[in-house]
Amino acid sequence: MYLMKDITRDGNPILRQQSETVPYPLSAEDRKLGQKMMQYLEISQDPEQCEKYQLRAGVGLAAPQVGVGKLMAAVLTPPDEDDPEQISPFKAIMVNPVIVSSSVQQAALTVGEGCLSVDKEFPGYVPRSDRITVHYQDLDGAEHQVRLKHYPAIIVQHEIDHLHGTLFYDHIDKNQPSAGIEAKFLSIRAIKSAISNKDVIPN
Ligand code: SB7
Ligand code: NI
Repeated sequence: MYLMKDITRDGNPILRQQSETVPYPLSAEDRKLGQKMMQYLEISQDPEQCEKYQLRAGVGLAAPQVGVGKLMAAVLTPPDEDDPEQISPFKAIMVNPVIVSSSVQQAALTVGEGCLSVDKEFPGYVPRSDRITVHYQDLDGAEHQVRLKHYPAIIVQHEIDHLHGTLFYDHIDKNQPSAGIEAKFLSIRAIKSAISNKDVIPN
């Protein structure tokens, strides 16, 4: 299993590189990579295990964050009891994901974003598309195309950014990083706060 010591940190050049397409049939090694990334998310979202292994809770993890420059990411969103349309969490190991369409309408988390690879806090809005359609392959090579909105759409954009060498703070407006949001900013340290971060404000 992955521990915090296995997570690459900002400054490691792999986080700024373009990841490589994953060929099929998947190698045993690539399959294991996908499974281990999802396992990190599951363990990190269990408060007891998160504490036991001293993890930072995560809703997504991209391969470059575990030192592998391949187009693969895992996403596990917590269920949203307040949003009847999104009662079931979005859970996927995405291989070779591509955003095939994205809404002009933007959204940002009121609390800003955090990243397992970035120890420093960067307060500020991270503007993203409110809705996206993403195409990807699963571990068995089956093709999927899903439409996501709000929080899951934001997470998937954050993960796909990682695969192309972009970090969330690259999107923060340096002149007005956190206009009006200072009071609401919370760091993502535990899944509790990660869950509360679903507060999305379309503009
Ligand atoms: C806030 C947090 C994440 C995505 C979008 C908004 C994920 C944080 C964990 N990761 O560093 C995954 O790359
Ligand atoms: Ni990240």
